[in-house]
Amino acid sequence: SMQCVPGLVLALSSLLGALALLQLSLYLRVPSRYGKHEERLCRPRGRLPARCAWFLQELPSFLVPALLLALRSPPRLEPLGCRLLCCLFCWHYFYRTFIYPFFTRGRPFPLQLLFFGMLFCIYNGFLQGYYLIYCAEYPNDWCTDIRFTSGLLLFLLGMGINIHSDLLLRQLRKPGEVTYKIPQGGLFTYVSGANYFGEIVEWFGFAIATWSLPAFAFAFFTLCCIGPRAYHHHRYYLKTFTDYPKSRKALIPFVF
Ligand code: NDX
Repeated sequence: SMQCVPGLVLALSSLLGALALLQLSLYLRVPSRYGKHEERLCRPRGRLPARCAWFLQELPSFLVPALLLALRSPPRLEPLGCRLLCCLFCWHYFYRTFIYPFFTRGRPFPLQLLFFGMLFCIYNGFLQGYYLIYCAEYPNDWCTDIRFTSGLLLFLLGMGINIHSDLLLRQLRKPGEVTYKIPQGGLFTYVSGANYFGEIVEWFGFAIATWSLPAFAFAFFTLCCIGPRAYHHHRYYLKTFTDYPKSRKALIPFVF
């Protein structure tokens, strides 16, 4: 049966960090080509409805850690912290896989990015799940540790902001519509990338709560992946809408 190989965790986390830097260098100047940043002349055949695409892409991030948790033999009963933290990760991806896609009104998603996105979700789902289920050691009172409690709080806050902002974005369109409007309300009052801000807060909270290399690597990856995207969204809005609120920032309220 599977065992913890610390060198594997270190290697996979480092590669995730390297991928994050690669993303940053690729996407600081040009945005990743989906949603409002997809080029018009793209072949329509190379796309899948947003609903299927997001479901397929995010499913492994739920399935892989959930299976690792369920199938571990002997079952991991101690400590509670590991299972709780693994459940938090799965909980987010339950939302992202089984709820978010069924309500999205997004444009069809490029197959090529779907493929890479899915690979990424398998990779990261395995890394986070494997670490928490086979490697992590926490004292039995980890649930009362300041890192666990403050991290959990940030995770929940971020998740709340993310889900609420996704909802506000969805309500900008009627079913079947594909136009872009100025997002209003919630944290969009302060930033163009409110959903991204929530997601970033969420994964840094998760990293603090798990206090682990893989989770910090993933939080860093998230920052490098959707941070630049928030900046490109912001520029798109400024270019497209002359009446775009002047005080609104790109990603971090009042700062940037
Ligand atoms: N999926 C994470 N890299 C990604 C997909 C793309 O969950 O090759 C990373 C994720 C993947 C990426 C994933 C990994 C890296 C990849 C990348 C593609 C290339 C890259 C594979 C897996 C790569 C290397 C080099 C390393 C191999 O029509 P539409 O779709 O624009 O409609 C949108 C709508 N909307 C509006 N409607 C009306 N008016 C407006 N003004 C509107 N603005 C937007 O709202 C959508 O239907 C919806 C949301 O749009 P948007 O653009 O704000 O968010 P989106 O980027 O689609 O993300 C959706 C949610 C969001 O909550 C975000 O936080 C979360 O997913 N997310 C997204 C990306 C990554 C991620 C989380 C993470 O890293 N944790």
